[in-house]
Amino acid sequence: MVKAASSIALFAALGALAVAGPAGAGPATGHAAAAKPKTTAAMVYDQGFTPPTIKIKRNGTIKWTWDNANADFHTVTLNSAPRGVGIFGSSRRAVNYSFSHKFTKVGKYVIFCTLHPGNQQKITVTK
Ligand SMILES: [Cu+2]
Repeated sequence: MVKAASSIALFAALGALAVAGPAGAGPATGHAAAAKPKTTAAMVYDQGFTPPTIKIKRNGTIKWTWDNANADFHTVTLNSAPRGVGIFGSSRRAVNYSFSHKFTKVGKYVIFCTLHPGNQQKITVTK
């Protein structure tokens, strides 16, 4: 259960990092349903990506930020994607780095670290 508790702490930290308004579960804030593309925050840790799964709308962007306590270099690299999606990925970095990608095609994606292939993140893009 220690692991679950630390995950909750990470999610709380991610919430603090979110820059583009309520992230999905929040109540509506008066702005009508303008379906504005959002940026969703994610983090790169030695232990993997957080959150482990992300669901976004088409044309949404995910911005991964490297945890500056990291000792190791990591990448954000496309592992699998819907047919027709070109490969994308970040540089190998350890600290002071972020990488963003806009998802324009609906479907399921897997992101991984080329240096630690066991570190994966599942992303679902919906209409
Ligand atoms: Cu890595």
